[in-house]
Amino acid sequence: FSGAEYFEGVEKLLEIWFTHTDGKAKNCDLRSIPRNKWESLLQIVHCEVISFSSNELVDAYVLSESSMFISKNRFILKTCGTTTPLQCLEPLIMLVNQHAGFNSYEDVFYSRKNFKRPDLQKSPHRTFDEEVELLNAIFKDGSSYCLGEEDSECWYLYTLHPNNVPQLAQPDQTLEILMSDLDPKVMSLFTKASSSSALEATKKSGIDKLIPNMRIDDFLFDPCGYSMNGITKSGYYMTIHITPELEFSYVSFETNIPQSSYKDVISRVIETFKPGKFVVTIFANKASPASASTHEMQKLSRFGPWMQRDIQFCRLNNYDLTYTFYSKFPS
Ligand code: PUT
Repeated sequence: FSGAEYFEGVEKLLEIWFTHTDGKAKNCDLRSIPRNKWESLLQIVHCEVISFSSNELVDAYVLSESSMFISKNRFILKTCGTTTPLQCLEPLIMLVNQHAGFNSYEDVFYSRKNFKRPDLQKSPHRTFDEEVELLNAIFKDGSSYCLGEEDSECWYLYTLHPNNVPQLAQPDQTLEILMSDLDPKVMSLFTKASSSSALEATKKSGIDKLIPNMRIDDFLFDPCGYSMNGITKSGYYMTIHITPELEFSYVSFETNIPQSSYKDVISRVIETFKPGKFVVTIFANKASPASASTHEMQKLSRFGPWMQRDIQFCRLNNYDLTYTFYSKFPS
């Protein structure tokens, strides 16, 4: 691993829920967008599709740099490295209008952890201010936040929830765990030298045991690096991306499975990857069983050797958001 060329594992995460201003979104569907249109869009982002899985409710793409999930009205694009997801926003909105029929947004989220090497990013991703400027030029009236300690361990969010669009009260929740300084033995599993296939890495690490009933589509990069998407019959997803190089190791975990407590999932994830430090974010809307997670996280002042160093709450228009930072050692 030593002397490896720097790679930014920290992802930029875009999630957009589309709607129609007249409330007639019944015949609108993002999955009507042809595959070649998605592929052209991803060229703008500087990544490509390397694997695909789907069921009746969700299309899941493993990308050369992370993942994309498409369901009827929700678009999720998570990309790492020096990709430029915000550059695809205008063409995305046109594509969605032309092929899927939506003409407005119910919710927009753009988030990311602080980059380790922001100087290596391409415009508009060099600073959060620059990202917000672009987002504000496209979506009017969004709000931006920095949770955590600025210039240290922090996490940025831009979000928009227009008040003038029809609202659906379907439950929604997202758990993200963003881990750094990971255990070298665990990281070595995600190399071609230690695992002969993605399946072997998935099983040896215990990723297949993190959440039950996930149909897994995994990929092991050469010489190292790992990505997986999991989808359930009910349309829930999980996704994991691993940058195993010791000098800049990073693992992200994300899922939208509904739970009234995420304590066990978080414990399983951190015991599997053994990070030195990690950020947890939980979004939950009012209809979600996870809406009590804000109170729960307050009580989880430690997970074994990992101590809670920071916790913040945000009451957004449609969601409650909890941010927490844990580490083994004080910074
Ligand atoms: N990444 C933002 C998640 C919002 C709730 N699904």
